[in-house]
Amino acid sequence: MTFVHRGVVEGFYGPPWSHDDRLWMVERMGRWGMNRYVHAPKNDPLHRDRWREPYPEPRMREFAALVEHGAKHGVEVAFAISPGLSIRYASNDDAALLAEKLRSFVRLGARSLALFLDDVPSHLVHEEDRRRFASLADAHVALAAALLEALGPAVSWWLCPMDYLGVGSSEYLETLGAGLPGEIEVGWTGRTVCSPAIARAEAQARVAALRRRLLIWDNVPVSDGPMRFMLHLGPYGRRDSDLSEVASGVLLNPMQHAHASAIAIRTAAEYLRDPARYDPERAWREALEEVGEGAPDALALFAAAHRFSAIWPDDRDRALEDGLAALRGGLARGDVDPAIRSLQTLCDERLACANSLREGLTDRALLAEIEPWIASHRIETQRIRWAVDAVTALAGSAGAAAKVAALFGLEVRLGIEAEPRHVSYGPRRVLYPQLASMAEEAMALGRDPALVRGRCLADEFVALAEDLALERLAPRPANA
Ligand code: LOG
Repeated sequence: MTFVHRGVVEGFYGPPWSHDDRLWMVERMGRWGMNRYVHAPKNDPLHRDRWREPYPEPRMREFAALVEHGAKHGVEVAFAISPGLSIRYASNDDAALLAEKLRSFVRLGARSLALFLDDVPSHLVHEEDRRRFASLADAHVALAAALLEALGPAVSWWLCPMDYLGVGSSEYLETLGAGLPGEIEVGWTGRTVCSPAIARAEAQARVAALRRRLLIWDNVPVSDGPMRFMLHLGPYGRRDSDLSEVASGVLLNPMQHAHASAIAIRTAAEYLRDPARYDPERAWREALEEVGEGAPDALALFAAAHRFSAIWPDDRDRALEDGLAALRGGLARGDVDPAIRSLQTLCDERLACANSLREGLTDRALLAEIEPWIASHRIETQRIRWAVDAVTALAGSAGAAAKVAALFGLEVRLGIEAEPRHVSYGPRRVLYPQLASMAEEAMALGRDPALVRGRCLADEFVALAEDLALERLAPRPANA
């Protein structure tokens, strides 16, 4: 089986993509063999908070242009609406407003629509809704049926349910499965919000309850809310190669940084084309070549420090990790010179990244997006370099006074600049939204690590230098 739907759902919280971002991405998606873009920016007020209000004329013209652009590049542009925060399911007026708003997109040429009911209360809140429907699921089924009828047969549908994650089934899902017409696709994000891996077996219970293949809403490389200081530049990966047995497709939820998201999206396109032969590292290098035009080597070095994510939680810059291990080994053996020399080179190459990217990158929009991380990458690299310099003095044959000077010098230098908020070489702290259920009464963090603390590789270099100083400058028996 193959993936029918391959693409992107712009469904993150925070500043939505610009019209230019969308045109740019849709064109690339077409080039990479993807075929669907879904417009669903959570913080576009007219998508969610004020869903009842129509889009103004200039926005509608942009949408029309996007649909047309998509058609030219083989990408179906779909429109989603998220009425779940305030809709009254029993209200005919609300249903009519919703249908009318969606109809305005069909008039523009859209043939694909989506009803998003994620991140809404997990029970019926309005009195009249409780009188009319037995459950939230019944209300969702009725709303979907009403929309299907109102918009007619020319339109295809995707519904994101309230219960969109986890490996089990639920009464809510059973009701949806029994009540929703078979042609409506239903979304799932995997076992948690940002699923580290997605296995075919994890979908089984859901597929059985929903009685259809799932359309995966993959929260990769999204970095919204508490993740917003992360930059997810690693490859797509850790998805079973036979996922299409249980999934009709995969749509990736990107970062607010459209151009930087292209790295993960391009690698995902490779996976979706041929999952069995997908090689994340090869796809990653190819993506960097294309996305990093003008400075691909600098972008590769920079991206290596920004691979940490729910999928790659151990990945902070492999060459530097190896360098740290070699330095530890060298200290244990009493020969640090080769490790120091190689770390100095690694640091210098990384310190040169900022200039190479700023001068070389053809894609200036990408440069603007990653600028805060170019700054943090430089600061953290500088910290590593200072730590390596301190180790050089501390491990060598210099006298005690020089070693004291090395420690004091290190601490003075570290104080020059505050630790950056933007994360390079792994996070000091970050919360990934790893919930195990969306039902209010069952809400809890799942087994996947959510709160990550103390994982910045630069801090490990500094700690190594400091510990070495404390050891080499330990109080002597005479003046202890
Ligand atoms: C939201 C999504 C958000 C993402 C990551 C879905 C279906 N909905 O937990 O809009 O970007 O998490 O924060 C979400 O994933 N809910």
